Amino acid sequence: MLLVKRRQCGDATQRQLDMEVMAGPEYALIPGPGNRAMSCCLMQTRVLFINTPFPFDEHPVPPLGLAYIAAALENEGADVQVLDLLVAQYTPRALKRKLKEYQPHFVAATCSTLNYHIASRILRVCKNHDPGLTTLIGGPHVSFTAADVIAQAPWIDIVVRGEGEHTLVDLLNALAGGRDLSSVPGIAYRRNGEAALTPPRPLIKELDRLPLPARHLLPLSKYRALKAPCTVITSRGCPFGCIFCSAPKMFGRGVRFRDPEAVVDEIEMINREFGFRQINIVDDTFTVKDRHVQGICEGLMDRGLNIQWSVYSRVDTVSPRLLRLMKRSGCSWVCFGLESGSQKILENIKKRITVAQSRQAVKMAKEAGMEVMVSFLLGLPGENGRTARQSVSLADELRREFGVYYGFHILAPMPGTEVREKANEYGIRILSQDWAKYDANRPVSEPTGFSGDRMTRILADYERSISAAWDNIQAEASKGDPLCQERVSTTATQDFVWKLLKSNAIEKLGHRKHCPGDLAERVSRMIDVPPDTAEREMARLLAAGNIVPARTEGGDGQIWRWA
Ligand code: B12
Ligand code: SF4
Repeated sequence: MLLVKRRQCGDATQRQLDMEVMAGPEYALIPGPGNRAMSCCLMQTRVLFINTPFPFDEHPVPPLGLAYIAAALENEGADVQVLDLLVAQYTPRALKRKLKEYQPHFVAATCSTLNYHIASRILRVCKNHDPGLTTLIGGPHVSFTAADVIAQAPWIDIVVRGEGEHTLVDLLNALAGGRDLSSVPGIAYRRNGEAALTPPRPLIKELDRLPLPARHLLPLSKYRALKAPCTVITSRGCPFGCIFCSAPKMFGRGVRFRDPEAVVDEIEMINREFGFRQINIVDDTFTVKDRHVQGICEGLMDRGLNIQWSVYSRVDTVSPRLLRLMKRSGCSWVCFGLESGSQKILENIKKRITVAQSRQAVKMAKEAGMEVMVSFLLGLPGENGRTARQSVSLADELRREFGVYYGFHILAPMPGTEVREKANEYGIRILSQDWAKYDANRPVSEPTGFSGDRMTRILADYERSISAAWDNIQAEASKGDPLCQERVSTTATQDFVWKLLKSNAIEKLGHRKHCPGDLAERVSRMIDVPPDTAEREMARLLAAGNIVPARTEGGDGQIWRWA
């Protein structure tokens, strides 16, 4: 995204993962689920959920899918914990310590395509540490690669495909009651050394009957410290069929809406109990049904909630009236997927929008007073020099005319997308099967007649323009522009907190008895930031209550921890 500096923080994690794999014992295949004794109901079942780190920090937000499935199990009486490695330093040693201390029956990881390799290695560490536990994995990537996962990763026992809430409860009950796994729809497992896929589970009909996400299990103070918004979902499914996207296949083409009042209740609770003022609504297309949006906006206004929110939308599903209503109820950001400045490409990818609609929607959203983010994809079927220039020039025009922020990515044909399944028909050559490269920032596929190198060059120009815009903001901030100053200060805070999290500095230093000043000084040395920055940022974290003091066990001193 424009003006967001992306730090490659993966090297250290990668090194740790590599060391673990090299040093680990030869893997002994455990056929089927693990064998630790479990009671016949979920009351005494311990489940450790793992939020897998990204190879880079791209706007970490609280993991919503994980919070939903954790809630479903808690609701059944299971004992559930979440190890959120996205906002912590990952080391195999610390993971093993956690396993030893908690003794879970199940370890269940979530991942997307580009961090599947990390999730897989983490589960391997778990299985090597304790072959008696059962390892599970779910999320949008493995939902479409389940048979390969079972065939290639013997340390992963079961893959949950699609929505996880009902499947996970059914699965754990089946295991507890000795029922055959073939009776559990929506999973893949190993049977006689082969991958067995059960039929898909029907989508959850009544989203309002799901327990609210178990956010109390997440390290929310870390996300608040990062100034991240809290995630909420108000509907599942998307009626459109863009060929580069797996959403319709994952959540269905019929959209299932939650009751607007229940959504507003949830947002109010997040604000009141968890202290978030920013909400990111992660529906695939929030604005697909007018009445739904209207219900939520009116509910938010009736309650007088002082929150700001952001959404993903489509340019053909908004109107000036709807956008004004959204803005009045606190929607400050809207993100539109424009994908291309070429009408021909839009048709090729079945986006079913026009370039004129894109311009119009951006104009309407800006007139309603919102900030607008638009995103483009390079390397789509039919892309050539001319169509790529049309996208760059549309982005430039919208930036100059309306001050929109824009992002460029490169097509990564993810599992579950039509463009991957029919790559030949679309004239797309898949260059790499290495999922770790599917970060949409480098070419892993090429359309006929447009090379990956050309896409990389365009992306490099875009990155340069981000750097130049950022330099400009810093220059304006030093001249006293208050908005630029706020941005620079927010980024500095996020950088600092990210370093703090990725070194587990508070966990390592906080247990010693020292005053806030001493703590800041030690933090400054540990994460290599100037002492005055550490002092300022630590004071902010303490003032906001994200890091809190506690008494030592003996009661004779003060220690520090994340709230
Ligand atoms: C918020 C979001 C982000 C956030 C945070 C991502 C996160 N992991 O939380 C940010 C902005 C960082 C982000 C970045 C990117 N994202 Co994103 N993002 C989303 C979004 C909009 C919402 C995710 C969400 O909360 N969904 C709602 C919950 C309820 O669904 P869920 O997470 O899928 O979980 C359910 C099931 O999958 C399953 N489940 C999930 N995990 C597990 C684990 C177990 C053990 C079990 C049993 C079940 C289970 O049960 C859950 C409940 O039903 C989705 C689109 C969408 N609507 O899902 C895209 C989506 C996840 N993102 C996607 C992509 C491509 C990206 C980027 C690569 C784009 C880019 N280059 O900028 C990056 C990559 C970052 C990364 N390493 O994953 C794709 C992923 C496709 C894929 N095959 O992996 C999606 C699906 C969008 C799409 N339709 O193409 N993203
Ligand atoms: S890109 Fe958006 S509109 Fe298109 S299918 Fe995916 S979620 Fe739906």
